[in-house]
Amino acid sequence: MSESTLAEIYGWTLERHILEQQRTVEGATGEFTKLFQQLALAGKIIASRVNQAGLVDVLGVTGETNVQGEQVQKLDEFANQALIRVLEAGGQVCLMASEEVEDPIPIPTKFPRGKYVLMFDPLDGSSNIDVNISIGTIFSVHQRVTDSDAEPALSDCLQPGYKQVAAGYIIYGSSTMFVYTTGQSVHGFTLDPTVGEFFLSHPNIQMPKRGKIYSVNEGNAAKWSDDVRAWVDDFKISDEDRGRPYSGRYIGTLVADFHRTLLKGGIFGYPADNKNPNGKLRLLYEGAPMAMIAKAAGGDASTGTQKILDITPTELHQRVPLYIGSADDVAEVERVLG
Ligand code: P6P
Repeated sequence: MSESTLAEIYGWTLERHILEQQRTVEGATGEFTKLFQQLALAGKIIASRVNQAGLVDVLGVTGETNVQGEQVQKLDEFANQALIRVLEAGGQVCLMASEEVEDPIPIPTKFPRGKYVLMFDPLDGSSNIDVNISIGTIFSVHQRVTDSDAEPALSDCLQPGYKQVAAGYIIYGSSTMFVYTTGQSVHGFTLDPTVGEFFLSHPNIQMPKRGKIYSVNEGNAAKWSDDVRAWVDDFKISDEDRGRPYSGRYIGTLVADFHRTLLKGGIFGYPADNKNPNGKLRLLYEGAPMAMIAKAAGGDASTGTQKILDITPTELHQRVPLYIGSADDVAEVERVLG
């Protein structure tokens, strides 16, 4: 009997997949593989707690508010600490940034520093925790730009999205999935909790060139510009030649709305409005990583007038209007808003 490899018996684990990818990268040092092992571990830790949320006293709020002025749900803080504690000790990063923390997070001097900068939203969609709707972790990886013997600085975080070396998310839903890209392709791994491993379930995800779903919070319509309202209303007309009407779907968790868009196509939008001139979503750890994933899957991401990946950030928590999804759908909104 031919000797089956682990991959044939059980499929590709995330670790095995990264190692295989690593082998194709000239001069790869294995640091990247270790970084992803740590991200996967943090994801498993968070998933275990999220899945108990209904049973253990982790529901509800801590009574504190984060830098966004939002109530911090207990799971938010748990996820934030899980990522910080695992990654700071891992030796692959020199600086981190989190939606939950005002300033960049230095690595304690007792730990070795690596060449990567990690920025994340530890638990996106936390307002949905208590109603058992999918939530997620979003991460963005850059290489530091400061000298390796210098102190890491804010400039290591404030890099344009096209310079990301990797981006991904972990979605805690009906199953826990780890989705990532290093720029060329997008791969999805599903956690088998009985084994404690992420296995390749969605190799080389390609986003349809055009979709049939639009995803936007129409409760904000009164605050939008006339152009944005016209863009949304256009999805509801009956015009078979233009594939209208689209279906409306809105979960209220970026990771979940984006994951559906990635797999099924269409467009997600969080427009600017007269109360939030730059929209609500954050560039560094929401818009830019999702834009890298969309691009690698054949989709696109824009503010309506500028590609998300081309924006050079000026602030750690800066917001950005976000239209992301199928290439043709994003091109259409750029024509309307451009
Ligand atoms: P709204 C969740 O709070 C979040 O940051 C994103 O995950 C989500 O896409 C958006 O806000 C939802 O915002 O205003 O529609 O509730």
